[in-house]
Amino acid sequence: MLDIVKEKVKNNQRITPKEALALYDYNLLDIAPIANEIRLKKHGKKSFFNVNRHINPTNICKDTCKFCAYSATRKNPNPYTLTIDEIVAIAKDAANKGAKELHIVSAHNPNVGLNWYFDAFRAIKKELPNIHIKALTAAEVHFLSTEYNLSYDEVLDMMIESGVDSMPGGGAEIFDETIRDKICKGKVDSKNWLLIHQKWHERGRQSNATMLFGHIEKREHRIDHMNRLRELQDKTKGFNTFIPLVYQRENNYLKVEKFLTANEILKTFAIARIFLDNFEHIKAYWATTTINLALVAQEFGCDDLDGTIQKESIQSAAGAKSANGISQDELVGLIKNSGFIPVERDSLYNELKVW
Ligand code: V47
Repeated sequence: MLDIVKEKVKNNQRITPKEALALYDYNLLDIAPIANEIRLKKHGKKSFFNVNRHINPTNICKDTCKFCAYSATRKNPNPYTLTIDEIVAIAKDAANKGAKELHIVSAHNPNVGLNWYFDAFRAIKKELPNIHIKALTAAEVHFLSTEYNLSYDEVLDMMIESGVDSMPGGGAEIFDETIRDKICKGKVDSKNWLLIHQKWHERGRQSNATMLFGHIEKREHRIDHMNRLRELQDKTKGFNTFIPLVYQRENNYLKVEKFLTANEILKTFAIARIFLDNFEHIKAYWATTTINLALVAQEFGCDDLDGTIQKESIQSAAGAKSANGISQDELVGLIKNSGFIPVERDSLYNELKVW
């Protein structure tokens, strides 16, 4: 099977889901060179990052995802909701510190009203017209649609009208319906997650796609997840990057006993790089891999490490060491010292500076 995959990759042919699944049975160091070759062909030794700021304006949530440690309706005892002025102040501070992107993701808060979400974007864009707003996951779009009796189209048009530039990849979790029901029943379902991104892409906009792995899913569910993304990407070409998020285990209600090994994480990155032939970028989001493993992942198909973040609340609530982000100097130094070329990118992967 390995030879078939190698031959297909050499001839720019796509591998099947069955072949992707079979790759898991080989040694990591047998599949890594295949992924690395694709990475080198696409990006050489360049590793992308951006200077960004995560803002999570509220943690009060109607949904009850079992893996979530951030929501105040789960185990987090500190409910909060920022005012529009507070959100704008954070955005201005971030821009002063060099952020070019604001990654704004909230919980599904039924108490603040529809306009709170969109007024925040308008107020930011009024003060900072050039900043890129990456905001509202498909799960939030679905929440606003059902809560306020709006169609997805109406919510997406409101996003554009209020200044949202691109959509983050959150809320995808794992598409397999049986697993999804067990970890986040009630949240946007898989078909609608994909439909919302499709509609966003049809508006000429771009987005990202995530996959939460390392909990109760099996390898075949990861491949199924990637396959559904690959099919949509064939239709729309609107995804910028695929981001496999490593499940963090603390302060939540998902009772997972066996955690991922670095070997399994790197295999998943490598297989994603080989399988997702229509995705330009594979992101090792350092907040969930640790910075050390993200640097290693550069040799296993990943060409993007996400960004400086400045403040991170979702993964750090579940145990990740990402609460205060990472400085640009440190990130650049680490990428360089690991033998790669740091490239600061904007949110749509235009190169801003090559070190
Ligand atoms: O969808 C929640 C995940 C996501 C846990 O688009 C957890 O560039 C691990 O989507 N362990 C939100 N993960 C974050 C996200 C994201 C992050 C960085 C960049 C981009 C992008 C998107 O966080 C949620 C969920 O899958 N999450 N709890 C946990 N315990």
